[in-house]
Amino acid sequence: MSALSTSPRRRLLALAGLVIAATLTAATPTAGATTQPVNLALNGTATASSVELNDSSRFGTAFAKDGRTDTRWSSGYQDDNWVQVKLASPAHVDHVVLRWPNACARDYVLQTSTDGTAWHDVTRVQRDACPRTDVVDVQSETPISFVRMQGKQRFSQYGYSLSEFEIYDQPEPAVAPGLGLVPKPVSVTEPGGAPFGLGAGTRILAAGPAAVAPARYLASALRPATGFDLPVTPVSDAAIPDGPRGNSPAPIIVRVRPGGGPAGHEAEGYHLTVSDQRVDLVASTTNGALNGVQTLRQLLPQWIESRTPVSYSWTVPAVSITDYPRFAHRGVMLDVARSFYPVPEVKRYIDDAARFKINRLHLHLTDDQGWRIAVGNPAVNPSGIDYGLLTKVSGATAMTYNSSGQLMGTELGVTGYYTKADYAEIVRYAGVNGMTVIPEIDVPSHINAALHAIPQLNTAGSQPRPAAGQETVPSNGTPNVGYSSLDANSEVTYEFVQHVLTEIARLTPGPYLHIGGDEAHVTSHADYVTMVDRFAAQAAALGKTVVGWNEYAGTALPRDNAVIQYWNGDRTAVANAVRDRGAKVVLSPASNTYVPQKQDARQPVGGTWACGGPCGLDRHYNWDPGTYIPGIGQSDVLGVESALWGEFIRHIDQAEYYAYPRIAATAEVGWTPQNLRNYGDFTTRLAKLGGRLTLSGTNFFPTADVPWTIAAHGNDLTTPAGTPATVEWIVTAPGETTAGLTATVTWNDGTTEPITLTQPKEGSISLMRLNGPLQASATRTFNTPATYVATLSIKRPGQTPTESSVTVTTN
Ligand code: TNX
Repeated sequence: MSALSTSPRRRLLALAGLVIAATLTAATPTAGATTQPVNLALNGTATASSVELNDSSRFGTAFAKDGRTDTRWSSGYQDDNWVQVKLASPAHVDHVVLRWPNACARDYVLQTSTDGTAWHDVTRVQRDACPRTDVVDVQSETPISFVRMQGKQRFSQYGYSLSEFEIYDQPEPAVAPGLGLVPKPVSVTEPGGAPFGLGAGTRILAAGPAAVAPARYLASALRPATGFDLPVTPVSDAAIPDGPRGNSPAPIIVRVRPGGGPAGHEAEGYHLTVSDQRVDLVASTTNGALNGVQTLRQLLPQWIESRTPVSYSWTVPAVSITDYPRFAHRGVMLDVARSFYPVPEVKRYIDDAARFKINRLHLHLTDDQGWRIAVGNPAVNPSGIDYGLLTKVSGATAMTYNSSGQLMGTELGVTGYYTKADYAEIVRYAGVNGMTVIPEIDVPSHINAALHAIPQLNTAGSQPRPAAGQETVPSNGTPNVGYSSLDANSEVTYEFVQHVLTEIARLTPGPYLHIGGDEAHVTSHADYVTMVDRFAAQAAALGKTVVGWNEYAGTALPRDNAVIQYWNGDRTAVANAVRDRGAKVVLSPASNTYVPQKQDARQPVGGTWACGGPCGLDRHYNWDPGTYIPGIGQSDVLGVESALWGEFIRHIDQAEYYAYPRIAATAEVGWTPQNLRNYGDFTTRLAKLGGRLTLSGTNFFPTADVPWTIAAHGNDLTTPAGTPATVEWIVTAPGETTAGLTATVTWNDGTTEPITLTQPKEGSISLMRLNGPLQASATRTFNTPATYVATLSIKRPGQTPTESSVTVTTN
């Protein structure tokens, strides 16, 4: 028996692991003892072998280290130029960050020196594409005084350009500080004290009938990773244990009762209190409790999102949270008309968004390219329309090619449609996730699919006109907009829309009917107003609140019963409708919420019209819905909605890749008070969510603005002595490839070996997947029965290593 198998030592190790895990998750901003890395270059002096431009405001050697990325040093047009920084005093250097605004070095050597004469090569960097940033580990053993970028080869005829030459004394912590909650709650206090432990015996008590659904939701969210039963027991409020719990495991208590949630925020607010004695979640409504459940999920270690069992010490830090949304409407829109998403994919979009407390699912069900919702025939059918043709004919069409005959996306648009049962299932599933479905039937334009399917709609004033001898217009899968229109002067138009809205209203428990109204470019203004007035009145007569895109703001909206969804264009008309018609506003400004716009310049496909370039995560975060439309008050704004249009996005994987993490930004814009919002703080919190999204299989874009946290975990194992033991780790490292990381495994008998990380799911920008989990494994054969510990250490340049230990018991 080796010394290590003695149980006291083992328990100590295990305990130490638990304490470390608990401190990491519970760390408060002030608790972190480590100081932030200091950029020593700021107090240093830059010199260079050449300089391209010199002016006193932005260009010149000194601007290489002034802490600003909008100024720079650029070399002359030769290959072998250098720039160096002399530190104010000799210092230990951990790492160097080089920021290249556009022209980087294809090949350079990073060097250090104590005297500026004798140089030590730290590393040589060679590549075929220009990155924005290089992070190079130096980890000098003795203090040094100079760091130099010695160029070897340019990329083009131009020289090298550095907007910043940063030299740091310490690594960045691998794990961002703080709890990592998104959207940021209204109030969080961390009283300290022992964490709550979730174990095999944990029970979930549901007090009040409305607490059972959120309690069950919680249990099913926690079961896959924990493998625990987590039984849900309905109880009366009075039966809830008050004081210490004696010997039974600490329970999770979900209570829904009048007055349970924060006063004035009954609809969606909650209180969540966690101690080692219990988790106490209280709300006034089911949806309020669901919001608390989502917060609780984020407070558990990220591995809770694993789809397969993970052995882990599941703890929740002691916290007290009071939380409620700023806006009632926090939506996501899915354009299922241009390219279809079958029910399981819609459910995945719901799962993704629910984590961020999104509470509206807007389905853009019809457009020129396709019709996606089954409509039955009415008992009274004056024009004899066969409504079944809508899906039979136009459920089989979708986006095809642009006007130059090219594919818009990676493939043709997906065809298909929802039966009434499918739609009911989406509505049900959305409801379980706290979401209201808002169906959109886009009229009077964006209507080619209906004109293609239904002969009776092709009347003298409809557009386009069928060819001679044809009853209907051809299908049109191009991305063209605004060329189709219903006929304002035909009663068939109103009969058709009335019936469709009636059927959709019946299938939809939520209060809204969206009638589109956008981009009716070939409809005369008079005809547009005539039609939209009647459609809006039809929706209102069905007991629904009508919603339309902002083009419809100038029509006679039902008084105090209309919602305008703003995307682009005239804001004054919206303000006038709020003032004159009592309309409410949902904000989806294209530049702040449209996900088909590129997230990043590196994305080969995506729009750039809304932002004049990529609409990055910052654009989706940095705006205030409360002041967006001049002349209206915050109380006139129902909220915000992200919009996923379907011209080129195909299937749920691509949808997620475009939508995430920007939907997390929209969720926080809609939830968190403006004065608590800050982009830097948001990206720090988001850093920890990357691992969760990776584990849940959400295909997000690992935006460079976010300091994504690397994490690793392996399950402990037991093997017979004398047979090989293979330890396997799963590694979440958003945006990293195996090439960017170094890994080693150290066994507690002192052996260390380098490890090759593997990437089971290939990732690249063109594959639209960058964030799959990585894997590591190490094999040893132990002949003596004992307990062995293998520690994986993963190093990203510029950061402290991430470590994860696994225990191997041989017997
Ligand atoms: C405009 S936004 C549209 C959609 C397009 C989108 C993106 C809005 C209300 N209408 O039909 O899909 O631009 O190209």
